[in-house]
Amino acid sequence: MLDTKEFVKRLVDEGFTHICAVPCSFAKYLINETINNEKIEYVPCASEAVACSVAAGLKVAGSKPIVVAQSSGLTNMGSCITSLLVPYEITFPIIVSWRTYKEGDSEIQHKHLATNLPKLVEAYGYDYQILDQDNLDNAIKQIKESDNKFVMNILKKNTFSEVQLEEKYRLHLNYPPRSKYLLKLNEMYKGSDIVFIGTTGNTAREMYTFMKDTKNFYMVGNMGGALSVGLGMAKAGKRVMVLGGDAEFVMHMGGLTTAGRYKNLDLTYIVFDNESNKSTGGQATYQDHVNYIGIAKNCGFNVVENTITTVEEFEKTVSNLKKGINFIHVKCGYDEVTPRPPVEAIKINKI
Ligand SMILES: Cc1ncc(C[n+]2csc(CCOP(=O)(O)OP(=O)(O)O)c2C)c(N)n1
Repeated sequence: MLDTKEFVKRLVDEGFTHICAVPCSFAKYLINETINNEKIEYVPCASEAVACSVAAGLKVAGSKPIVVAQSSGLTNMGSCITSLLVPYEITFPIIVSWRTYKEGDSEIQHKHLATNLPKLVEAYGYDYQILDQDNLDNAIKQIKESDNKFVMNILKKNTFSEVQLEEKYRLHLNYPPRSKYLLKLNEMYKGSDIVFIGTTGNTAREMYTFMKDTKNFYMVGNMGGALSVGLGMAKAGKRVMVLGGDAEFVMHMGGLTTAGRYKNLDLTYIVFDNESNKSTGGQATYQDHVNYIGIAKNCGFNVVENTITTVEEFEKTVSNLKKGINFIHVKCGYDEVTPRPPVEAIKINKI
């Protein structure tokens, strides 16, 4: 295992300036230390496509960025890699986790790339190397080499030693846990024909525990696509509620502009904002500057003008919804970690 504090210190010594990232649980401690260490800047990005483009800009302008992402996010980087980095010969280290998959595991979002990641890397025009898990000098050497070559650093589980966030960077959320809101929806819509789409992240997972009696579609993968999947279902005649997180909201935010065009549907988008990526280790999203309601409103949604912070307000607001495309912004806190839905519950391709 690599000493994470030492690894980041050595990156700083080598002149690296920024870590542009979308979190993965494999990189949790690396990200924690990047946040703790004030000599390197953590740039939290809405998507891996954004991370890659920001890093390209940094590199072209003379900084030394590193991109950190999950294997699932490598697909989001495709356009930036194939039509910018490779033709312009822009290189910087990319650290990408390699999520594995065992038959029967409910993380089916990782199944395809668990075996096909090398082919994807190769198709992008890169070689790859497994980031050394034991030898710090070698790991740093690999990162330095990948600053000037098209070679990706593949991150395996348990590469980085544990580092906790310093107190000043920790979140303190004084809102009801999401379970309270989900239990309320379960009570209100028990047996109804409304399809509830749960997004990648902990929402889907918690729906499995707290919304036992509603019709649920757990979209455990395709992060950022839940609203658009919901739009498709609504256009096909379903009544739909999309339940998502704040990190999910920004990943493919363009979906709001597409959905906002269609007024005559029964589609409600509820963002449960816990100010963090709960499912990848609780990293803050740093999105205080984002006006979720303003964005939805300006994309054409009927919005509930105030942010909801209590279950009573939530119940009243949801009960008063009218047919159309609606948007609700809800602040929530953390629940204990709940089990993942099993594959049989997730893998539904007809509803
Ligand atoms: C394309 C892609 N990038 C990254 C991830 C890793 N990932 C899974 S869930 C998640 C964060 C979800 O945060 P949020 O939407 O706020 O929901 P929460 O878990 O906090 O409820 C991330 C980054 C992923 N699954 N797919």
